Amino acid sequence: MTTLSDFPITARWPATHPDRIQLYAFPTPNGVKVSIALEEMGLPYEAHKVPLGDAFVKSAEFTSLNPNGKIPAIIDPDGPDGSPVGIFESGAILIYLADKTGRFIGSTPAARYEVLQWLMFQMGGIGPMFGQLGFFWKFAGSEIEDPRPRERYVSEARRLLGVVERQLEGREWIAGDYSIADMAIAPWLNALGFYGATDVVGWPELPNCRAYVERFLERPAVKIGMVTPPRD
Ligand SMILES: N[C@@H](CCC(=O)N[C@@H](CS)C(=O)NCC(=O)O)C(=O)O
Repeated sequence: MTTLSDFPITARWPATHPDRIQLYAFPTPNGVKVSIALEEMGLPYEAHKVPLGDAFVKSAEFTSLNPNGKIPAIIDPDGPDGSPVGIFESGAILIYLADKTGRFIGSTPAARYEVLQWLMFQMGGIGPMFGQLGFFWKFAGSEIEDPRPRERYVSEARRLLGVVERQLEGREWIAGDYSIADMAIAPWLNALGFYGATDVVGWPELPNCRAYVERFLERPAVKIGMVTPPRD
């Protein structure tokens, strides 16, 4: 039978509490989705800081768990068949944790698909587009003279925010009750401030989105999850 110590990642990031879910992450929007979910669900876990440099995320130990070399990833020592299971991709992890606890994924089959479609909208739309916006706007903008990539990601971000703004009209949360879709979407909306991109995407003219992020950040579990694992 597989045990936690059979996972090579545990040699570099050893478990102090091997009975708990092991989280390998950094407090970025993709990383905090999972720490927020673990906090919201009250699941015992141990967070390991994996910085974003190649020496960490592209190391043999880390890629043994996620061959794509990106945080977040988890190992649940108590997987679906009783043995440990490793999972990467934040959307897959959120679905796994919601299924494990039966929480935050809709209480009927129809509600579940409502949540999943908005989760996938984040994974396929907001995440990649906002990530590239951050790259071209904050990190590499001054080095790249061609304005087209920057303009492309600014206009896609504005368009996606328009979709969220309309969906939130008359709603507190994106897919009915508070769900893993909100845990995925709200940290990315919040990251626009970190990218210094709020004005360029028209954030001041998005009252539903602004109230949504404020509502999200007020949740006690979110306050903890947003800084887990600590950056320093
Ligand atoms: N689709 C992946 C994206 C993960 C991702 O982009 N992680 C970033 C941090 S937010 C990362 O690990 N970057 C390090 C690198 O690319 O080398 C997920 O949602 O889990």
